[in-house]
Amino acid sequence: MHKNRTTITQFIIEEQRQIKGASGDFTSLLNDIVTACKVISNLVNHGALVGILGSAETDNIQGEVQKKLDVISNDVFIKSNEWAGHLAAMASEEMEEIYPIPVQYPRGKYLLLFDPLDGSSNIDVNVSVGTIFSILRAPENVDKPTEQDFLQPGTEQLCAGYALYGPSTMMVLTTGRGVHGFTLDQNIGEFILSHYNLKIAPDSVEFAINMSNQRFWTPPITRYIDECLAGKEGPRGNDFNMRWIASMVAEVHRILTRGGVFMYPLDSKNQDKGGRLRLMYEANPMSFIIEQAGGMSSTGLARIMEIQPTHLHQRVPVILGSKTEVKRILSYHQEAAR
Ligand code: AFP
Repeated sequence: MHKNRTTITQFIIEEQRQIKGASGDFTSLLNDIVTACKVISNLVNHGALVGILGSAETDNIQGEVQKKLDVISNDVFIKSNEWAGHLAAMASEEMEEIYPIPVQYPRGKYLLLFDPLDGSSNIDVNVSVGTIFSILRAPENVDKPTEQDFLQPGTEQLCAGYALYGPSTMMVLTTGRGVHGFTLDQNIGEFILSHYNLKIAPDSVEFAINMSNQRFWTPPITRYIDECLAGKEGPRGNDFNMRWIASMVAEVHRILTRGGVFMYPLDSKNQDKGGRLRLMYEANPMSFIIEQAGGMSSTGLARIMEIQPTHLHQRVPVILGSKTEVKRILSYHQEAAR
């Protein structure tokens, strides 16, 4: 049983002690990420009081209008993580190119990828948003990392996590030894272990999908949702519930807490781009967390974490959550393919 009031730093150090030869570099990197998330949490909490709501009137690499807080959060993440000597380079959903560590700072052995403010369309309406991050090892003997060095499948991730800026601020992370959740105690400014070893219920009667895209869906997705909507009288013999927050962090957190499936599938609207969600900043880190919590994550045809990325801002279809439900959706894809 874990004792009360374990801080995230203490937890990470205790985890590190169990890894032979660990230098403490990784622990320090995680601490810098935690600091960045606390700063973003503070900005999100203050909202209109500190003038950070609204549009930045710029577009990001994804062609999406950036919110002021997208730009500020990106900057916070870079400034918190560039100086300490743990990273070789960073990549952000908000930046076209990778961000090499400036020459005045020492260079380290890790690569950091992040989506500084996921679900930012929610920020002006005061609904939950989050930060997602993923850590990879830089290839050995690489002096100046390039985009190519980041193109590693999700199975290579050393750590993935998210901060959720909701009614309480939480940090959820995995280093491949289960998934653990920490709640920010605002009074002392520390994340405290609150959700040890989160596990996703294998069965569920809750789904999350943007129903406004229904007319663009493929037959397997239409079949699954139609069966859910048919409720007790339908083939599933159960009434289902639906949620859509438009903030992947909040959706994944709900699934970790009470099960369910989340889908942003391939459809006729997004198929030219390969999907809607970003492989490196959203799909891979969330898949690592979901799998470590006993859930499943797929494109419908393949395990997301095994995709060999071809470019930094690649998009993929995403179907993740409770194992039994995800398996069912995959079987519908396989049947349709036959
Ligand atoms: P933003 O960060 O641009 O708001 O995108 C959020 C997101 O990538 C993901 O968190 C949501 O699940 C999804 O997009 C919402 O997409 P819709 O706008 O189509 O509902």
